[in-house]
Amino acid sequence: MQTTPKGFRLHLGIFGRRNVGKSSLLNALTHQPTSIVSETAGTTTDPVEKPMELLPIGPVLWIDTAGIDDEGALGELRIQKTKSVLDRTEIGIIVSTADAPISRFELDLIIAFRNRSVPVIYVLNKIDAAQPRPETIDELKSLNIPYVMTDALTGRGIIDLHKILLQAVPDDFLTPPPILVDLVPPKSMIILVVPVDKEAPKGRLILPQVQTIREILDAHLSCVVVQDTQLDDAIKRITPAPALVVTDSQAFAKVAEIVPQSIPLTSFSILYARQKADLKIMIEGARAIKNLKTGSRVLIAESCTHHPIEEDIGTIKIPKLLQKYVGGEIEFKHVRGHEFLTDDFNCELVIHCGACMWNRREMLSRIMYCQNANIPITNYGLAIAYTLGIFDRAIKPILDATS
Ligand SMILES: Nc1nc2c(ncn2[C@@H]2O[C@H](COP(=O)(O)OP(=O)(O)OP(=O)(O)O)[C@@H](O)[C@H]2O)c(=O)[nH]1
Ligand code: SF4
Ligand SMILES: [Mg+2]
Repeated sequence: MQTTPKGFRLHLGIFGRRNVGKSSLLNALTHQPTSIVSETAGTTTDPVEKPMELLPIGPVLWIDTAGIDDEGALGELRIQKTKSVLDRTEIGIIVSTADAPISRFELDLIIAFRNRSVPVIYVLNKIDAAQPRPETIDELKSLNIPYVMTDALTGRGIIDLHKILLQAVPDDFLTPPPILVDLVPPKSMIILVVPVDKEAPKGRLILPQVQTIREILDAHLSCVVVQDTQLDDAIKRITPAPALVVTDSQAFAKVAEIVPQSIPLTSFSILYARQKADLKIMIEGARAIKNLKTGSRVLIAESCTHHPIEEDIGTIKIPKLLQKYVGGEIEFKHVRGHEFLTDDFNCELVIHCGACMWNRREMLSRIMYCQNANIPITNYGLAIAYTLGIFDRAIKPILDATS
């Protein structure tokens, strides 16, 4: 169970001011001393993550955070980390001491979650020490925010919190958007092209490939998995013709030449633009490539940190393709992990990896930041298809089935 990738877990973030009992609440929820508790304000400095099976929801990831009212230079850094947890949170749990009024800190959190359409639960903690003010209850009711009263030290109210959590689980966690099963007729045969090159991990497939195969099996469809070198042979042998070919974006140029125009073709990363992000916005983002020119600035963002290899897609291949398309030098900035837009690099386009390791919420937050800054955003597969001149063909299978 503990091996369920983080991106598949419902992210439950615990927020609030210092010393209100956030870590105590996490410990009560997980039935173990997961996070350090003390009476000193500012005990939790970095986000504490705890994966757990929470029935009947399934795999969840609890995230305890540093106080949102932290102070000083270090406190400011801790607040930034807390805010980055907010970007990936799918249900926001705001903790306050029961008798405290709703301050600007809690209100800012409520607004941030509402801007992201993320459900919020309010926890009035330390109910053993003081009762909530009637004004607070009235305010929560008028804001339409479900609340619960807890004593995190004895576990009182934790069952009520579980019940409210169940009601708040977002629909797209219970029924996530499909990867491809809705793009093909029942009983279809699909070809998956998986090049085993220097970038392929040793002895295994990567998450988007595994997840796609699993979805095909769940839907009782069939697939053939080949390297690009076996693709031509596979197409010739399969009759009737496959309903769809899905390729790793890195082999797009070669695969597009091999696959006849009559067979729909797309890439894993284009499918992921729908599953993990917002396809329409990412398509518009790819179209912004036509506005790039010599000297343009492009931010390339990857969710994971890895040592770039010789033919790395983010640092080598995509920059080469874009510069060839533009016919001149482009200025690139590469960010990894939770670092994203920064004031020192005003870019004209963001190109993001498929974000297979992240939950959809985090990508939607990134899209929101880009939209607020008026910067188009797309992903690797769409950008590659655009620069290769096969964009319309690559998005057609999804547009045909969904529009
Ligand atoms: N009486 C009472 N004390 C509590 C309760 N929950 C937490 N405490 C106490 O409040 C203090 C702070 O608890 P923490 O869980 O560390 O609070 P926190 O919000 O994580 O604090 P920071 O990490 O510093 O932001 C500790 O002394 C806890 O024992 C509660 O429900 N009732
Ligand atoms: S960098 Fe992005 S696409 Fe690559 S494995 Fe990490 S999340 Fe997935
Ligand atoms: Mg804490």
